[in-house]
Amino acid sequence: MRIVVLTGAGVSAESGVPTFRDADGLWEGHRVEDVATPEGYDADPGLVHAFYDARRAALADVAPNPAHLALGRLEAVLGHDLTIVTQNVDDLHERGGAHHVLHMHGELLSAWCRACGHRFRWEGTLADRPACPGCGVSELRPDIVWFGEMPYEMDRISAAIAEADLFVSIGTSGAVYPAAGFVIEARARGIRSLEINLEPSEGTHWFDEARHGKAGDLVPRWVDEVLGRL
Ligand code: BV8
Repeated sequence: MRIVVLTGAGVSAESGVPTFRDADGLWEGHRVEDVATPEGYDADPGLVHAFYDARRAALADVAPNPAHLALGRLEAVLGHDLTIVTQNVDDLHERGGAHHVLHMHGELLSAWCRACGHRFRWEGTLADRPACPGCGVSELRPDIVWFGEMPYEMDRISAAIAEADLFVSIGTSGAVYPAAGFVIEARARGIRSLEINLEPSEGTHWFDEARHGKAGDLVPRWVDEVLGRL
């Protein structure tokens, strides 16, 4: 049984990580689409660093919720037959026990040097323009895929979907592409699809089945169902 799970901000909501919708897509009066862009960064690096420094620091105050833990349990049984693709930039899947997670939109705990191109695990701030541990130049940016930038791991994601028996989308509004299009790729290949979300997403009509409610309640139940059928 090969499963691809796509997660979005809704899977971390019960951990206290604000979703983009909850914040109405705003941060301190700025639209996320304006802050989370290369242009926004070049225009005002201090503002964008403050946005990400605050979210990176907030990771210390949150913990994985039952949805993350259930997916960790599922991976422990399925191993590489489970591929978790996340749009989230937090580390809650990993802290929930999942080991091979594809962060298609990058990670808060990673910094990317625009001078030498290397990436480094980063837990502190970037607004103070620290020197790159590799080349010494102070050109570190958040290792986040911004609007207009190519998401990471697209080849591995497409390969995983192509081989899947089931595609499950958890806690995403289906507002952002290419992630929102993965269910269409699955359908085109005749792969069964399930949406688990607080409310119908923008792409809910593409799914064979939809379960609406909190991820912290529905995901453990779904994982128990899958494990019970193995
Ligand atoms: C690209 C990192 C191409 C930043 C993010 C017009 C039409 C179609 C597409 C486009 C267009 N114009 C531009 C585009 C492309 C654009 C796009 O899709 N824009 C949208 C706004 C229309 N996409 C891109 O730019 C992507 N790149 O296309 O590159 C390319 C090609 C060649 C060469 C170069 C480039 C890059 C997109 C990535 C942007 N970065 N994240 C950061 O995190 O700070 S996106 C960011 O917003 C998130 O990562 C996430 O993907 C998105 C928000 O989505 P969700 O995760 O779904 O969160 P949301 O709040 O929206 O929804 C939460 C859901 O959870 C809700 O449904 C809610 O009901 C539910 N929920 C809440 N609580 C719970 C719950 N569910 C269960 N339980 C709960 N407790």
